Amino acid sequence: MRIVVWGAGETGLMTAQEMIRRGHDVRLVDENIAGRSLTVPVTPLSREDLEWADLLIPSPGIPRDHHMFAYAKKVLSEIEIAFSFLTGKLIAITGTNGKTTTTTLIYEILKRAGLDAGIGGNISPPLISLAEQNPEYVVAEISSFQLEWIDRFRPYICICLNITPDHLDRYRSMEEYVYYKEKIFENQQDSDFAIVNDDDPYLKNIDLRARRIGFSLDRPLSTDGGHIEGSQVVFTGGISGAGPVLPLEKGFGSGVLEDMLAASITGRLLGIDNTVMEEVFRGFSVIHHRFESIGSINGISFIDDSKATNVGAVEKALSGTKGKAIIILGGKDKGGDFSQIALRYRDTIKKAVIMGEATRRIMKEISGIVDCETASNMKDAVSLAYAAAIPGDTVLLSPGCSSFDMFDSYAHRGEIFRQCVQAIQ
Ligand code: UMA
Repeated sequence: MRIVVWGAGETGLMTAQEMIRRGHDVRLVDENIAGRSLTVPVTPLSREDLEWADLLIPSPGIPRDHHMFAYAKKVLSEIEIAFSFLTGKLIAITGTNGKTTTTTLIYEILKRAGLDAGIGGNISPPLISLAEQNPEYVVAEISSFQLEWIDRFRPYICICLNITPDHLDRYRSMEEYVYYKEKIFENQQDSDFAIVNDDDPYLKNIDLRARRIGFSLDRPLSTDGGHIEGSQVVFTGGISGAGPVLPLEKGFGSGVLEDMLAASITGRLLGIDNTVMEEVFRGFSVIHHRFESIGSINGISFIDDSKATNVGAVEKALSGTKGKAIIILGGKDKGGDFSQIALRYRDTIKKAVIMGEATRRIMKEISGIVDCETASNMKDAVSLAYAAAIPGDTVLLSPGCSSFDMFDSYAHRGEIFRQCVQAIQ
């Protein structure tokens, strides 16, 4: 088959390699080829290539409304192609926040239970990198971008953790974002499972063909479901029974507890012992740049939550913050509404220090609600935040925006934050 793979990032490169390995005639194209030296030759995107191909496989970063899609005969995403090669049980995890943690927890549970499992998707490496190994269980973190061009993608177990505003720079409306998120369920059948958050306004009444298992932190809301009583996960309805005990003494925020709940239900559905799940939960420490404590100076705690690139994640961070917070916000605008969280957490936020491209818009939304100051770079932001803090307060980097206006990635932003904090001492 003639295939054009569009995007010479991680997804495109691995997709091109896999399709070449399978004997297809592959062209790898990109709109930005400057300085690229890759194992598969890459050429500039052209209309001629797209018209030549029987199939176009775009990378997730390419927006669906790109005008060049008009020249393609057929378009399928990399996860759709990977799905057609993978024969193992697919466990797919989506949600605005918590996907990476939940994916990691489930993968670790399966491995500890001695099962043949692979991990991939948005968490990286791309799902298609598992095609050759073809494990019995595939644990996949899935983003809305990856769901835009699916056809038959059908997970055996599908988890949607939450849907809160995000990527509104790519989608025209929240409805459009929700539509693509919920596509993850569209090919499921009644022999499959859909694990959904009963506390989420978009998910609590969602129509599903798969068997629905709901979860809620502290009370049963679905016929079949899971919740937490004390520190114990309790399953109800068709999956009823006692679940694993969660290590609450480790002080995880509500977001991580929801992730553990969703992972526990998955473990239950797959018949995995509670002791296995408990070992994984006890050994779990927060992922880098996700509400990661980086120490304290003169009684002031510093938390790196650089991975919080949308307002839903900022809300989770504020809900888990002890004492007053001086929060560092801003970056490349993704269109989230900051005024609601400022109103809800006005008693927690002592000051907001705002930086980056989105500064003006965030200032406009929250300066009448909480005390605000602007900063020109991270060093400046950390000094302003530290100067406003007293012992017992927390300086929280939880920007609610992506990092690409000033940094290479959220991880780079987190590292610079850490360096600026260390420079205080
Ligand atoms: N490109 C074009 N035209 C465009 C846009 C991009 O030609 O209009 C080219 C760029 O020049 C570049 C390539 O496409 O060479 C980049 O493609 P990509 O942005 O899809 O990057 P990948 O390296 O393939 O990474 C993707 C995911 N990126 C995005 O969804 C934006 C990675 O998720 C994912 O880890 C990786 O595949 C493996 O599956 C990142 C992400 O930010 C971490 N995801 C979003 C999120 O988590 O919020 C959804």
